[in-house]
Amino acid sequence: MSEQFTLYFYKASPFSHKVELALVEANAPYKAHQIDLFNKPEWFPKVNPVGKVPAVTYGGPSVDPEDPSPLSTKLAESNVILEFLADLYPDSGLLPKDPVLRAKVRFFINATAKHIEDPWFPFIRGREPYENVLKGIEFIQGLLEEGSDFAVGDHYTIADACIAPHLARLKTVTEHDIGKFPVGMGYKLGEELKAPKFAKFMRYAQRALERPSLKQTYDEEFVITMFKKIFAERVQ
Ligand SMILES: N[C@@H](CCC(=O)N[C@@H](CS)C(=O)NCC(=O)O)C(=O)O
Repeated sequence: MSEQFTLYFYKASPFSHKVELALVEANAPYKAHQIDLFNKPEWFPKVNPVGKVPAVTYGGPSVDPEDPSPLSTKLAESNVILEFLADLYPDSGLLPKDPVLRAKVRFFINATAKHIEDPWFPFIRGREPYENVLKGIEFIQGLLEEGSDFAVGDHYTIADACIAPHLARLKTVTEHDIGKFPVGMGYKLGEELKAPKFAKFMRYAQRALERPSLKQTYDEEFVITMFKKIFAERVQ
């Protein structure tokens, strides 16, 4: 029997979403426990002393997620957990066997952090204009193969699981104009992305959003509600 795996997550969190996607793609058994990030339970530091999601307990006895066992391994950081899942499920294809493709997957994950995550959060928080988001998307687009459903090679990998949560939120934010940026900037970014220049990226994004694992794990209504709450004060 495999070891117990409990994921502590928050539905609107793109970092938690990466791990959910990889678990579903690997067809892995797991327990999921949502953490209210606005009212964190006092026991949560036992799972992650930094207080962030995603966090995981692995192994040890099967216990109530609210009473984590000292005997389980505790893990955090979404990209570390993605690699861990690829190691746990070597036949899932989450990481290819070929060393060159493995390096490309890791490079893509690194690039997602630098070129998508780094400019995205300052944009939705209204601190930076969207130009850096577009520059980052151009960089990522340069890594994609025309016509491929996948970030790297011909199989779903942790590179796809890493970027897909951001693609889903990019669509939601640009279609609903939700963010702390000035009114209309979300729509405007969405319009910019319709330019032929971004066609390869947008085709990949479209296919990523059609994937069953994405549909199963992305609760857009919840994200819209949360983002509206988080970004309630915005510049008119
Ligand atoms: N680098 C971390 C980032 C995790 C992160 O920032 N999680 C946010 C939710 S999206 C969180 O837990 N925030 C709660 C807090 O900081 O108190 C990862 O990749 O897992």
